[in-house]
Amino acid sequence: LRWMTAGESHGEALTALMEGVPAGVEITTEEISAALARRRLGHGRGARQVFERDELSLLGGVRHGRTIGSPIAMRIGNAEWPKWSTVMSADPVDPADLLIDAGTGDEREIARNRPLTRPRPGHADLPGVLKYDLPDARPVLERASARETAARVALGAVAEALLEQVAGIRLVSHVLRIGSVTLPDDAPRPGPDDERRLSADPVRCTDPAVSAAMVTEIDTARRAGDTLGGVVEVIATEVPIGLGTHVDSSRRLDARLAAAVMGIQSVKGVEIGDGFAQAARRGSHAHDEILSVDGGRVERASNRAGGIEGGISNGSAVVVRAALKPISTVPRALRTVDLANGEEAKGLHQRSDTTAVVPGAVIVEAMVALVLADALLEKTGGDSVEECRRNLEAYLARVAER
Ligand code: EPS
Repeated sequence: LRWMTAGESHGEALTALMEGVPAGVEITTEEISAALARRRLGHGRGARQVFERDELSLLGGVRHGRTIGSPIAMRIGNAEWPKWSTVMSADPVDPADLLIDAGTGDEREIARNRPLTRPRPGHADLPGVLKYDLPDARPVLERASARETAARVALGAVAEALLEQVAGIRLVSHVLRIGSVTLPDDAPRPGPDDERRLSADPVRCTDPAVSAAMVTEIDTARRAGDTLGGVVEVIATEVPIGLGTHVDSSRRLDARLAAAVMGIQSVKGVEIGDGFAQAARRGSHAHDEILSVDGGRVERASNRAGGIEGGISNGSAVVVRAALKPISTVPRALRTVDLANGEEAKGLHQRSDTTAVVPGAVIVEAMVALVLADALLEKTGGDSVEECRRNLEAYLARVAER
């Protein structure tokens, strides 16, 4: 599988492309739109989520509700484009037009067009401006923005459909921590059938009391002009033994998951299974004892490894956690330097979410789905869902004989 996105946060649209999806995956615009809607949920989001509609068009690769084996192309239109069409115009504009944006004369509209020269600490603004030799941070923040993750979630929806239809693999994502509020380690973990309940929760948390505390934490941070980070977890069930490999570092399943998840805006840490906690345990309490190998199914006493040993899925649920830093557009702005004159200043502030941890869970889910789908196809080959299924069944039948 190969995939790529293009487009700017306030550009006309985001675009997503994916090549290598076999024919016969059942998927509709409605299902992908539902995934996009899940990404917009969550307490602590900013004003834009209220009106941004994620207008999705499937432009290629799908016919009558099924993939046809050709590259999948999607467009997600930005609802606000008319307001940004001058400052984000692909073609040159008359500088005078930047002062009279959209002809409204509204001061806020004009502010939208001004050069952004006060880079935010923690953001791509400063390294981006210097690396690309740009006059201001607008072109950097437009692409660094997590708006781009809408395109990845659209791709992830196709990957999730493929995983379920070929192998019965299903994913669920939830929030473990927001700021200082954490779901206890021994709290029951959700399964894929809990999706409706998680989507209905304001912070995608399984425990109502912890959820309420997270909501309070967010409200307190917002009132203080501050932002919050947190930790999310994705659990993939029914992952067959044998995705990924120990033979080459670049093909290890855990390495691929870590790279894909680390590539999400704001992610500063990735764990597979118990990850960092494993470092503090003795070996006798760190590994997952093998209880039986029966009919291709392996029973384990625990799943501290997060379903991956030696870079290969081991038949337990694959568990991936990601730590997100607090959003770097802090309303109570941090100190910076104005690149226009070298003077001390406060970081630029446009609209901002208080936290993006809740959508972060859905985005990590999408990236995990893309990596698992890629690894599954590597194992099964196949140009149609049926062929992939047959190949998987033949392989699993052999595993069961062992
Ligand atoms: C974002 C800032 C906000 C978020 C945006 C990501 O956008 P704006 O500056 O237009 O208010 O709402 O996220 C989305 C639009 C989205 O769909 O996720 C940022 O700077 O990363």
